[in-house]
Amino acid sequence: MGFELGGKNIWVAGHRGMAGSAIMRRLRQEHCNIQTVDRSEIDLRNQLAVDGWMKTNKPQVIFLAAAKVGGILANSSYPADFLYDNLMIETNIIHGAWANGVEKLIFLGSTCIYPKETPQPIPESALLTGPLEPTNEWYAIAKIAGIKLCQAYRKQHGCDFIAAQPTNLYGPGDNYNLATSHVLPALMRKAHEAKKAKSRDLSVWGSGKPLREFLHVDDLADAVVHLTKNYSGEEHVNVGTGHEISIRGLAELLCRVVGFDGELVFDATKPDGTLRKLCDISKLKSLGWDNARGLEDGVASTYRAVAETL
Ligand code: GFB
Repeated sequence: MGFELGGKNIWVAGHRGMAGSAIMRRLRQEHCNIQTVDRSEIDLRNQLAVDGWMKTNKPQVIFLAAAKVGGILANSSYPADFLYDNLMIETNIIHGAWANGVEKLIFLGSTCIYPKETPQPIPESALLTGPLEPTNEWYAIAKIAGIKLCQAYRKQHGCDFIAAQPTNLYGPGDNYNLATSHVLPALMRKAHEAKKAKSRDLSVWGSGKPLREFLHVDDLADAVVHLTKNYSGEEHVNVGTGHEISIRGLAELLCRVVGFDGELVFDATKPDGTLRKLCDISKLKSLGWDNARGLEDGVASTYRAVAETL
């Protein structure tokens, strides 16, 4: 028997974000009492406020999806925000979960936690085996600390706190602001605008050569609910598809889905970041989850859902 979610008070921290809102959609199948708190009511970086809210609302399970996130440019431009905000949010919530007797907590990491140079596909054991990719080391350090907090509270206090490590996500609720977004929503928007404006070309940052793995956020939500019910180990678990695509290949796929047939122009003044980061998902598979949809299907359904708003 796995861990039971039905009938429990479940706090989704970060419920307005892309991952948090997908987890909310998925949890509606679990007959639980979903709890949320708005940014206007509580600043998750404030320990007293977080602890007070937990004392009053008594969550039994926490999905920790609250984070300051952004693409390669946002990460390099706001290192203090990425480090401070994320450290404070996860410290307050994980410590508060222990202090308030939370039965289970799942923390979401990020692929940038792994060293820049590392075997591919990347196994969970690659954590802390080498230097990080400089364009997002601040965010990575915060996310590594979150994983370590879960392990520390498990070791010292016996808390059933686990960590999942999602690969690059996309889907409904993504950020389409070109200055701060990740590559997939950025290229979707650029292709959409280029088509509308009947442009002849579309600008792609970097060389187009880096490889990335992309997971639909509803598949992430399904996987983390599965892990919450079925996993209680110390080590984090990679959540991905096991498939990768070059940035050039992704740009071509997006142009196909959107229906833009102009030229791709590569902007060498923008950084490539890590050249490759494919997750080894054998641990996730061994725990019984292998359900990711294909990239082209996922991108097409996302485009249908968001095209009006782009
Ligand atoms: O998704 P992305 O911003 O971040 O960029 P990372 C991935 C790759 O796509 C880089 C290229 O090689 C970019 O240069 N790219 C091409 C573009 N065109 C564009 C564009 O228009 N916009 C953007 N944003 N990229 C993130 C980290 O790294 O990965 C986060 O910054 C997090 O912290 C996330 O860890 C999972 O994949 O390089």
